[in-house]
Amino acid sequence: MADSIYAQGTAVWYDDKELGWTDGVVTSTEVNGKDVTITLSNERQGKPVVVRTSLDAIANNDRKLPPLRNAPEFDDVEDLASIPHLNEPSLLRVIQARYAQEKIYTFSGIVLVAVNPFTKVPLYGADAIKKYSGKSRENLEPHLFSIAEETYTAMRQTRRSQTVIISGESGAGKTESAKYIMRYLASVSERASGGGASTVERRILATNPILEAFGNAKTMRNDNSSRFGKYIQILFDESHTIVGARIQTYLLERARISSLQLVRGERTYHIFYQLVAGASAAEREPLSLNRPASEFSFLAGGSFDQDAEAKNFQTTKHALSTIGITDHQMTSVFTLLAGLLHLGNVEIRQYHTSPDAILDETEPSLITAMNLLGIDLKEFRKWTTQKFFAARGENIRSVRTVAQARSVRDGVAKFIYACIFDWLITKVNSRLETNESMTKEQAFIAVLDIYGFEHFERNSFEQFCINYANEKLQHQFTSHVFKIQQKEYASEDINWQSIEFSDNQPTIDLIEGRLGILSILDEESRLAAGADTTFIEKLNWQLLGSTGGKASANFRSTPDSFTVKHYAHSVEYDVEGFLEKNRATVPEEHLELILKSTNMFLRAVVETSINSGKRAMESRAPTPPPMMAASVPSTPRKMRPMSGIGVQNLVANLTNGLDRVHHGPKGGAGARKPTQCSIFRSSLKLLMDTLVQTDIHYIRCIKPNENREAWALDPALTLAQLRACGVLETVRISLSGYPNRKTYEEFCSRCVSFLTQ
Ligand code: AOV
Ligand code: MG
Repeated sequence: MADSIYAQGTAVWYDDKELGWTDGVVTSTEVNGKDVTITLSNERQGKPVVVRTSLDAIANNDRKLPPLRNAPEFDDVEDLASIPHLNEPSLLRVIQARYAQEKIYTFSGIVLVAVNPFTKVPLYGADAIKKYSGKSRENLEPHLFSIAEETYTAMRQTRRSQTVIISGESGAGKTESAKYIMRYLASVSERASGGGASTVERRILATNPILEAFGNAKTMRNDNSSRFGKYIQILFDESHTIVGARIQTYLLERARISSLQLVRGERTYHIFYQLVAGASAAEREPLSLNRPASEFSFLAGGSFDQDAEAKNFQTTKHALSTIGITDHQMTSVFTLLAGLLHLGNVEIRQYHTSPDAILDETEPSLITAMNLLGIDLKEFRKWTTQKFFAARGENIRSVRTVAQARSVRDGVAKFIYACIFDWLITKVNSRLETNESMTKEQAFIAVLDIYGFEHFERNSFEQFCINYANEKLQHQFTSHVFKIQQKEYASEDINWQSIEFSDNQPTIDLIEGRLGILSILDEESRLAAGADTTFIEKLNWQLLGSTGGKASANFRSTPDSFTVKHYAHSVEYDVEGFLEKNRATVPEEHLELILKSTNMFLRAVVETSINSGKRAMESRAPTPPPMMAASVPSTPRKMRPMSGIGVQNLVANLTNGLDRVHHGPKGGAGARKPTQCSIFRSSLKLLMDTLVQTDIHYIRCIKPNENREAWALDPALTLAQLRACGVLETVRISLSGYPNRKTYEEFCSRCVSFLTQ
C-alpha cells in the first residue's frame, strides 16, 4: 500500500505551487492514513505552512504522491546512486547542497555531473593533477580528473581507445572541462615519458586558443561560445605517451559572419576583434585597418576591450606558431580576414525607388576588398548585381534586388571564412598527426565537446542540426546505459526488473530515415525551383500526408514552421532560410572568380576546404578501420597554383549541383555538391561508428543560473537539465542494477589478495 508509508513523522517533499519542491513532515494522518497533513519547513507570516491533502485525490488527478525525503546526512553524498529515496527533489537537494559548499562535481552512477561555478575555483593546479593520478575514483572527491584518470588507466589496462562525451547547454562549461581534461592527459603523459612537455603536447594544447579564436564568439548565453562541435583524439603509443592528435570539427556556424544575421549584442568570431585591436602599425597598414572597429559593419554592435583583445591576438599568434603555421601563412590569413571585413562594408544601394541593386565600381570598400582578396573587381560587381538564367534555350539577364545582392556579398564572406576555418583544421591536423605518430599509435583518448540541445524562441537550420546531433548522442547514451545493461542481466539470468526508458529511435528515424526530414531537405535544396515554402509543403505531404500516423506523433507543422518532438523538448523550427543555409554556397560565377583569384593563398584555402568537404562525404565507408575511423588525412596538402584546366574542372565538379539548380537536372549523383546537412550527417555517422569502438565516459555540465552569477543555483533550471540529460534515469538503473562488475578471474584474484593480506 503506497499510503501506508506516509506514517506520522515521515519526511517528504511537497510540490508547492509557489516554492517548487519544499521540505515537509507528515504531522498527522486520518481516514486510514489516506488524508495526510504535511507541515512544511518554511514559514509564512511567522507560522509554519500546513497543507492537508488526500493521497487518493492526488492519485486520481494523476499527480505524483509526495516523494520521500532522505535524512540530511545523505545531502552530501558523492554518488547520487547511493541515496536511499531516489526522486527528482532528492537528487536536486544533493546537487544543491554540494554546490552550496562549493563542491561542483557529483557522480551519478557512470556519469559525472559538473555544475558551473561561474568563478575561478582552485581545483585544477599541478597539485590536483598529482593527487588524482594513479588513484581510482572511489578514493577521492568526484572531479573531472577522476574521469580523465579513469580513461588513462582503462586505456593502459585494456589498450582500448576511450571517449569522454561532454554535453550540456550553452554556457554550461563543456569547453572548459574539455580543456582541463586535455591538460590532465598531457601532464600524465609527461610523467610517463619521464620528461617535460614535449613538442607534440605543447602543440595539442595550442589548438585550444586557435580553435577558440576562429570558432568561438560572444553570444547572449556565453561570452566564449563554441560555434562548432569538436572531437579531439589524443594519440598514445605503447608506453602511454602522447604521440599526436587529430581533430574532427562539425558544422561551423556560418551565419555569424554576416551582420545582417547577427542577434543584437552578439558578436562575430573573436579573431576579427583580435585582429583590429592587436595588429601592429606595420601589420595594419597593408590591410587598410587604420580605422576604429565600429566602422566595420561585421564588427558593429559588438562591444570589446581593446587591451584584452590585443593580448588575445598575441596568444593566438603564439599558438599558431607553436602549431607550425609560418609568419607568412599568418599574414596571408590576416589578409583574407581583412578582405572579408572590407567586403562587409561594400555598400550596395538601390536604384531610385526600384528595388534593383547598384554597386559602383569606385566604391572604396569594394576596391580594398577585391585588392586584398585578389578577385576581379568588375566581374565581382557584375555578378553581385545581376544574374543570368536559361529559359527556353535563351540566356536571360535579371538584376538582383538590393536584398539579394547583399545576401550574395555576405554569402561570399561566409564561404571564404568557412574555407579558412577548414584550412586551419587541416593544417593543424597535419602537424598533429604525422607519419611517425600514426606508426606509433596504440590507442587514443578522445574528448567530444559538442553543442548541447538548443531550444530558443526562434529556431533555425543550425538548431535543427544541433538537436539532431544531440538526438543521436542521447540514443547512444540510452543504448549504452539501458539496453546493454538490461540485456546483460537477462543473459546472465540475473533477477532484474525492467526499467522504463524513453527510446528516441522514432525521432531519429523521422529526421534521417529514407523519407525523413533530411532527405526531403536535400532533395529540395538541389532543385532549381526549391524554396523554403516548397520544402515545408513536401514535408507535410511526405510525413503527414502519405505515411500519416507513424511520423505524426513526433511531427507537426504550420505553413512556415515544423515542430519535432525531441527527447528533451519539442522544438518549433522556422523554415525561413533552411534551403539557403543547407546549400551554403556562393553563385557559380563567384566561385569561379574566387578560384581564379590572383591571391594564391585564397585559392589554396578554398581548394583545401572543398577537398575536405568531399572527404567527409567519401568517408561514408561502411566499415571504418578500427581506431582510424575519424582520422583526417595526415599528409599536408601541397599548395600549388592551379592550372586553368584544373580550375575549370574543380568548378565544374563543384557546381554540378548548382548547374542543376540553374539549368535543370544534369550530371550524375556522384558529382553533386554536398549540402551542409549531408556533410553533417556523414560526419555524425562516422563519429557514431568511432564511438562504438571506444569505451565511453560521460560528463554532464549544468548551467545553474541564466545570469552567470557565481554560486547561484536556480532549482527549476537545474532540474530541467538533469532531467533532459537522463541523469535521473541513470541513477535509477544504477540502483536497480549491480554497480560492480567483475569477471570471475578478477573476483577470485581480489579474494586471494584479500585473504593473503
Ligand atoms: P560551453 O562550452 O558549455 O558553452 P564554456 O565551457 O565556454 O561553456 O563555459 C562558459 C563559461 O563558464 C566560461 O567562460 C567560464 O567563465 C565559466 N566556467 C565553465 N566551467 C568553469 C569551471 N570549471 N570553473 C570556472 N568557470 C567555469 V557553448 O560552447 O556556448 O555550448 O556553445
Ligand atoms: Mg563551448
